[in-house]
Amino acid sequence: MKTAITISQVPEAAEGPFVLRTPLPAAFATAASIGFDAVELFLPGPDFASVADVTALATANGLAIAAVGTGAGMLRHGLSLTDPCGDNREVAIDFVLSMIDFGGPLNAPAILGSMQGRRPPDMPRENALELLAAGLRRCAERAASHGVSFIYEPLNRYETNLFNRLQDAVEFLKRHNLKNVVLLADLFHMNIEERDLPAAIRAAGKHIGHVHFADSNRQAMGFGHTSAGPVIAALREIEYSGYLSAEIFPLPDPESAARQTISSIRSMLSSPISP
Ligand code: LER
Ligand code: MN
Repeated sequence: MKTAITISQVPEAAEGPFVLRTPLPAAFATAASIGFDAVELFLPGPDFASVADVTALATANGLAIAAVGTGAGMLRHGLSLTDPCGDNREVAIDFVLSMIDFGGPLNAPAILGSMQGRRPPDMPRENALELLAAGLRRCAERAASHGVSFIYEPLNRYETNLFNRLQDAVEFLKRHNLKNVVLLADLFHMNIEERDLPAAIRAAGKHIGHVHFADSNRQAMGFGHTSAGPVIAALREIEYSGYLSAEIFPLPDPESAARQTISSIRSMLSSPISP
């Protein structure tokens, strides 16, 4: 398993769970100096930084790009893949596709989190899920053309009414034969929605392609009440080899949150048997 830390450059996400918020050169340098393998980027859009500049920063700092978020499409423009209006949906898909095209050359998959939207009260659930499946199919095909997967993230009930639990999302992916879509296991959302975190991870198995590594209160692991040992043990059991990416609040300050993340991961990964 590899470590990653979130960098946000989106002013509207000031209250969000992102650790580093300084301009990219400083944020990359901080991530590298603390010892992360990669950064996960939350940017205002595909034109905020050039692929060449991000590649140069990644190379200079010895970092990979773990993933790119698409949530700015919702946060800044109110876009979602399940918007009842077809024209709005097209704008939303175009935004996500543009982020896939940005991440692709960086070997970074894009994430569909808040931009999945939520089903309005007057839309039958079946219709909303058809829209989600159609959107995911287009995104997954575009991602495949870059040789990366596309990441779908179940969120807690206060952020979406589409999928809140991993297993429901696994069945949905299978039902719609959605290839090249992997799931994001965000431990913060899972803490709200799953009965048993390690069991949910074991059941989702190979469908998990990315992990947001957060404690119960969305702070760095060790600052809340999640038992991280059994979570890591379950991830080892399913032979998860992707990123543990710290999508957490920068508390008590960004550097302390980042250092706590690294030390919690190192101590757990170095123990041969996690309790
Ligand atoms: C995005 O990764 C996420 O977890 C959401 O809670 C952001 O709204
Ligand atoms: Mn997340």
